[in-house]
Amino acid sequence: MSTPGFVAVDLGATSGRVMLGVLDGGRVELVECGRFGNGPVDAGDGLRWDVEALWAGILDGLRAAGTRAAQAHVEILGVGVDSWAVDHALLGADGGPLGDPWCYRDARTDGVAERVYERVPFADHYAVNGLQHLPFTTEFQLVAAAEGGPGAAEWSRAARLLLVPDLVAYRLTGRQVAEVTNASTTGLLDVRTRTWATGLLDRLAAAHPAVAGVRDLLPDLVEPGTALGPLTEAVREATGLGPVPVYAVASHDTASAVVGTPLPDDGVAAYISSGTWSLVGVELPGPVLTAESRAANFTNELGIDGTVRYLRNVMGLWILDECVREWAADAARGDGPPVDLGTLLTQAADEPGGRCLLAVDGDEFLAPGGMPGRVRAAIRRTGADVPDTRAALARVVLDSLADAYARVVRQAGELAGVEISAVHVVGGGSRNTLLDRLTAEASGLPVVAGPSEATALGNVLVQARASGAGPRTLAGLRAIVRASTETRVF
Ligand code: LFR
Repeated sequence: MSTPGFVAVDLGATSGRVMLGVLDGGRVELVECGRFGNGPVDAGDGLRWDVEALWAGILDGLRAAGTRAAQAHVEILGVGVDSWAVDHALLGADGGPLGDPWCYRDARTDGVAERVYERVPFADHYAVNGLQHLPFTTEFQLVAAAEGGPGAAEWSRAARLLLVPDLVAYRLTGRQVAEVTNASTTGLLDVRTRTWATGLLDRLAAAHPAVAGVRDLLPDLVEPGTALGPLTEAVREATGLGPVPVYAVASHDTASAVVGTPLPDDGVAAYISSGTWSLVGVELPGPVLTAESRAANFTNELGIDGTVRYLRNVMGLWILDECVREWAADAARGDGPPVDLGTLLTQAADEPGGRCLLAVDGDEFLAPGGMPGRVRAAIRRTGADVPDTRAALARVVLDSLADAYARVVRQAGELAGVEISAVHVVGGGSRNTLLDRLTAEASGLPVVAGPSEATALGNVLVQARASGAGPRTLAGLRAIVRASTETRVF
């Protein structure tokens, strides 16, 4: 008899992965079948994502997963796709893409949110969509394009809007949907009803007539676990797979990561989904839409099974990754020594902490480029001595992240009226033991690190449940997470 397997396509801002999750004896074993680089590409008119490169990596990964499964007597029962949020492709009337999706770090949304809030105040948005202010929310990208900014030509011909994972699912199956956890990051969804926010869309259309057509672009919403259809003939041919069903999973990567976090069944623990971004918050049964929550810029994004991900975006490892990228480029030009993240973190651990704290939960470090210089300038503004080594600079960034995590965890508990007993750190960043330790020190709470592949696990588990092979409840899914992971406590 063969063992059930599920393929998770997990697209991140710096890399994409195709993982085969094998469900055996109440555990999931993840096998990496493909990994490919990703990143914003300067497309001439701005920063975009290279969909064809991602698609090639996905097909390669699916093919490898098929081979791997056959060797191990695993039967692939599903495929699911998750990615970063917000970004989307516009399709023409023939269903073909009108251009690569724009990257949320592009400057075309600068000042747009403020313009929108003048006519439809932030408070009125928050009461319906429950979202923190982020300059790049889908709504603001659409207004930027519709009002003649970069992307205007695509906008004028658009017949359909698909978020990135939905775009991939469409290419895999031919079916166009909007999966609700990711749709909750567009600004266009009503967080209480989990449906498109028609009232807010009408107000937006009245205030910004150029964007009025957006209602017609939005596909039907589906909840995680919905079967979307089998792989198309073309995909089967390209990958050697059979008519495997594709499931909508919690397609926002952060939503899948929260499914894959071993949160306790009783009481409340906070999570930090730690990667390019750090998403810091708690899982709640419903949204918190109070004035205090709004002022603290907490977001209510949707999770599976009617849950809400009540959290804030902290800038995450992006800042350090960007510094390393720049130092590596310097070294390649013969300007400075080579850089290695592992060594840098060991050295940073030996640096004295507490030099100063930077505001890493705002927009200051959002855009790419010149990061070490920008960090040094920010340190100078605090009045502290500007460090003269890379390790000391890295330590300031990590101290600042840990401090922000602790602050956001505390605020999440206060604003949601819950007592937080521990902090779970998941995602690739959970392997950063220095940051885990600093987070435990700053928060005064036990930090439980792992799994580092929470997103792929969450993706696989939602498919397993939908196929009938996994447990029915979220607690049951988390029991599998616990059985599948070795965590470290700080
Ligand atoms: C993390 C993430 C965040 C979202 C940001 C931009 O990968 O999905 O949750 O705010 O990327 O989409």
